[in-house]
Amino acid sequence: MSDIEAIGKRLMQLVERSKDMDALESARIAVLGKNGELTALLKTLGSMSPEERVEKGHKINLWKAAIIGTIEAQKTIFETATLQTRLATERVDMTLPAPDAPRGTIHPVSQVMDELAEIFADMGFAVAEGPEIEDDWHNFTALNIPETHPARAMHDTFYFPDDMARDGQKMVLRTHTSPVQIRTMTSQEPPIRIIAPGRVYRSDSDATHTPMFHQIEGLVIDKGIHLGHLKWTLETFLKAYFEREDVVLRLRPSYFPFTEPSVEVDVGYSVINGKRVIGGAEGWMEVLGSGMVHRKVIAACGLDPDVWQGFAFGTGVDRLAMLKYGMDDLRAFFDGDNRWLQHYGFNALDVPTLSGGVGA
Ligand code: 2U9
Repeated sequence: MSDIEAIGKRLMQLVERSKDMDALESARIAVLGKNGELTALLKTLGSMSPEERVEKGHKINLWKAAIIGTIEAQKTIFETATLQTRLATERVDMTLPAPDAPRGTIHPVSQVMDELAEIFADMGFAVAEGPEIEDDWHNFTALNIPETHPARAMHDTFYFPDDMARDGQKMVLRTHTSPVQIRTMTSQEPPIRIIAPGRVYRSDSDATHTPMFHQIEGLVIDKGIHLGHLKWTLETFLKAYFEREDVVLRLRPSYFPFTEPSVEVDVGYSVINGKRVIGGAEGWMEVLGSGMVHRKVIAACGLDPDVWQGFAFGTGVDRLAMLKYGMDDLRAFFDGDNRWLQHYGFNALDVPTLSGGVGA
């Protein structure tokens, strides 16, 4: 047997006899490493004659390829064995309690919005949404609030700079969700029955006002709609929301530019253990503004006010949440204080349903 054959065989045995991954790696370094035996053998080729180099070079490289192949095969065997051992020994105990991780809660505003959507869906209302950055026409003009109207000042509007105007329209942060109804009336054929919940913005801040708050407004446009429909809808809504049959409504005449006649709605409360509780009529609390949609608003949306009539209403979602769930400072709604959220927040599985009681 030639020298090369003897050396190749010995080195191959070194690899084959490796019992584990560490031994295999040591064998690889001893054979193929920088100072390995086969590497040294390859280095001798340089001093050989061309004919001898071709013949011996071929033999050495055949051994090299065979040894590399064996190393790879051994590696696969060791890796498979390691995996099998892990699979056989490692266990996940599914009966262990889950780690005590901090749990988030559903914000009362989200919960109340879901409750309201559920109540109004039952009465056939769809939910409509629109942009929070609005143009002057949708936020004011179409709602019968022209530029000189004092209601513009009442709204404490956040205006965008003049260079952000679009189609000659000044842009504003919407001061109410009413532009959503305008967008619905100009894009959909009546009959319309929608609620528009969402964020609105006014430059105002104290215990009962925050620069951003949440409104929900409702709109019905159909033929022959009158105040009786409005009253029934609001009574049905408030009874479902406060989950009491003894909810009493008081309607007072009022003024809004977009409704005529306009009506403010109070709900009766009783005093139980020094606390105001909705129901009965010991005192009155204002909860909603509403009215019959102004003829000019219907016409501004391209509809004939002699054919189509409607009613609309609006209220603050944050205020509705405070009345039902007993918070007394609106600012805390937006502080993100985890203690407040843990106290007033809802479990994610508390999905409001009419059958389960919307505030379950
Ligand atoms: C269209 C036509 C009429 C929506 C209405 C009110 C009355 C109202 C405010 C009360 C206090 C909301 O929480 S608050 O800021 N809203 O009193 N909103 S009628 O009337 C509309 C809306 C859209 C097309």
